[in-house]
Amino acid sequence: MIVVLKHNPNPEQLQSLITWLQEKGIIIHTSIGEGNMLLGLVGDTSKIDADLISALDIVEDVKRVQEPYKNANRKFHPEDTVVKVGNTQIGGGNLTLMAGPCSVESEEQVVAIAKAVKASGATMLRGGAFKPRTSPYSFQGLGEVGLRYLEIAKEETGLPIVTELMDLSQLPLFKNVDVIQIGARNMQNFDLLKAVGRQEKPVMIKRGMSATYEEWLMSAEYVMAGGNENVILCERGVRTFETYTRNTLDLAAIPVLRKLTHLPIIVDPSHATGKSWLVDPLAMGAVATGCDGLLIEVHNDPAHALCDGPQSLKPEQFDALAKKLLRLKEFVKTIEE
Ligand SMILES: [Mn+2]
Repeated sequence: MIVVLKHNPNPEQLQSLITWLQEKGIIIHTSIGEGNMLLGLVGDTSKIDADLISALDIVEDVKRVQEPYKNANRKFHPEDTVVKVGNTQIGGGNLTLMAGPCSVESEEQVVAIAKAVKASGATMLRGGAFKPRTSPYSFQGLGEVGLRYLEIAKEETGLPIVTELMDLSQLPLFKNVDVIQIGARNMQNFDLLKAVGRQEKPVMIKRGMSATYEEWLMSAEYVMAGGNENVILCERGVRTFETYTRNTLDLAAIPVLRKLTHLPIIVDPSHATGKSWLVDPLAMGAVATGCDGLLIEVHNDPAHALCDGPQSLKPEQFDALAKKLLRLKEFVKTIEE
């Protein structure tokens, strides 16, 4: 971090700033130029509030030269993080297929879909019990009963469950959930992030629909700062001027995050496009770009789905796609060796 001081800074205020920074373990290099004075801050500046320094009378400007996230930063953790979930691993060269309905609608529905996606190669079951819906009049999910149906599907298939936690009060109900999903709308719900950081289950953070990579990684940092290192990132499209698709899938997120962080990267082409026929080409693109897994909505009767039918694949469509994705992953590995 570089602090640019105003002309002729008050010596007492300058000394108090320097002392304050040194007490935080920061080493300070001072450069004096033509009427300008710079402080170069060296050390762990992730806990230094740049806005607080900017607000001082003697300070002209503050520039960060290092990312504000530390635990999530690849510079401090060069090895890829591999998250263990049940018998499966997310990251480390695997392609994890997480599939299932948008919403859990009944025991029969979720068990049937779980069996189908497992047979096709999925290694995790997704399904919403608590649903964040744009309209208060839309189906809000089955809640606790939905979680129970997911547990039954897990007992019958052995597939670990990933499902969304919307509110702190729901956490005690998530005992048998394997991966806690933080949805796009809650990506910056900092109390929720802190709470999942204090428990041990892996957490998958969906990208907020207008979040920058840095904001998204700061959300991961919240969870990791609480002691939970098992964080997974999920790109699900961002909002742009385009209205044809539900969101715009940002495939660049995959190589950029790979460079910035060691955390596994999952792509959700269902919510990114909102159209089932676009799931196949974008899932293929995501695998070619190097993602660690995909989150795909599958419904046995998309036309009558209570949520997100138009973007859901039928089990037979998922079956064909899963086979292609697993083959593509192997092919990508062979050409990258
Ligand atoms: Mn959905």
